[in-house]
Amino acid sequence: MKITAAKLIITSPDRNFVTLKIETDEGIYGLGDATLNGRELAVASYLSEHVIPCLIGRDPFDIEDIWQYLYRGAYWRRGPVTMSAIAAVDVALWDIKGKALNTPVYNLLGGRSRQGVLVYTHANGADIEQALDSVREHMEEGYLAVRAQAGVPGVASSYGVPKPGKAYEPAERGLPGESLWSTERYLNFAPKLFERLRSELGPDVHLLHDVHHRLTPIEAARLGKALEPYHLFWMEDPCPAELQEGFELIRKHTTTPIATGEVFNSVWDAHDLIRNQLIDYIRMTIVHGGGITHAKKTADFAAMYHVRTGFHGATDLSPITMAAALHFGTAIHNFGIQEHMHHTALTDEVFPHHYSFENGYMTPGDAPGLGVDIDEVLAAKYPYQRAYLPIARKLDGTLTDW
Ligand code: CS2
Ligand code: MG
Repeated sequence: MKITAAKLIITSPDRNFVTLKIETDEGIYGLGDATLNGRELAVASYLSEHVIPCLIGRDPFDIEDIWQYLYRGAYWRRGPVTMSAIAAVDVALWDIKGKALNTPVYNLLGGRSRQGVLVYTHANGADIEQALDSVREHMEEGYLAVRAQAGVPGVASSYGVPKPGKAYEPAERGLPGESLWSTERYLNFAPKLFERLRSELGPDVHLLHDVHHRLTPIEAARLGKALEPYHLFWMEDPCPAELQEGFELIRKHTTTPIATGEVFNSVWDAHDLIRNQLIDYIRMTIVHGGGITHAKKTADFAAMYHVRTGFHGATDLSPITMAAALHFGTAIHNFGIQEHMHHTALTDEVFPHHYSFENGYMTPGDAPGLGVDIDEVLAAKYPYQRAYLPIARKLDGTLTDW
């Protein structure tokens, strides 16, 4: 089999997505997600200018060799743009291989290790009462694990809380919006949120919380310690993680499990975190971390240190990444949990798929390949629109981590 063509489909059905479609001389095609929230066109141009010309004529079954060609062969390594572009190619090739062999991708990764993939979804509210209602609603839908975020009193536009009447969506069209942050107010508030949730909801539901890179290690240690009585499934991204050894300080003080890495793009971003057992869940996902090929190596490395996967799955990860993550989570042994933030109905229409949710678990379906497609005619009706993630400032105006 030979790759004959590859093209990009850039569409905005309620939010932007960049999709790579690789075609072959046998009529089989594969799809890969190349979406990097707020920097979409950088990946698109990396692919169209520098990657696609190198793919034509290659055998799409040579997934490892093509991965190495694009990674080592570029000389310039890593970074979210490069690794998202490589991921798009890699995932499209796994899709092609599954279709050509008439089997779902999870079978190419070792077969089924479990019946279903445990997922968590997002609950949020302007205050504790609303957040509690929101968690309850998701439990009624069948979720066994729910991430809870609530507005911090005295901090307008807190992270993870939607604008009134809208679903929560991290990116917004136009130039970057601004939000506010106060570590002091947040640290006083967050334990109260979970005290209430745990006492109302009982011991069984898995509660998760995203700190979104906003604390220093010692502040995160204080939070983790304060949250211990409410036994969270995890405390996510407590600090920016460029300084991997910083997590030692958190670990010294708390047994609250830690998940990190949605912004990572290589196993090297998590190397010390994993081998020093400073985290419990690795969040680097397929689209931003070099595809299924690199995620498999990362997960296997993590398995040796009792670290499980907990992949990022917000709305900026397209249904193609969601499908890939579900095949992956079905197959690998050290799967932990998968994030599931619902796409809009329009996004789901543009990307018809076979995956489904039931009683807290998702399954990828048994269609050959990834089991996800793109309706190109519909996609063309929703052209790209510039959009950004917000920035955050402290109450005195200092720019801080969003
Ligand atoms: C968040 C995301 O889902 C999460 O855990 O951290 O909402 C994240 O902010 C966005 O996906 C960024 O693109
Ligand atoms: Mg997060």
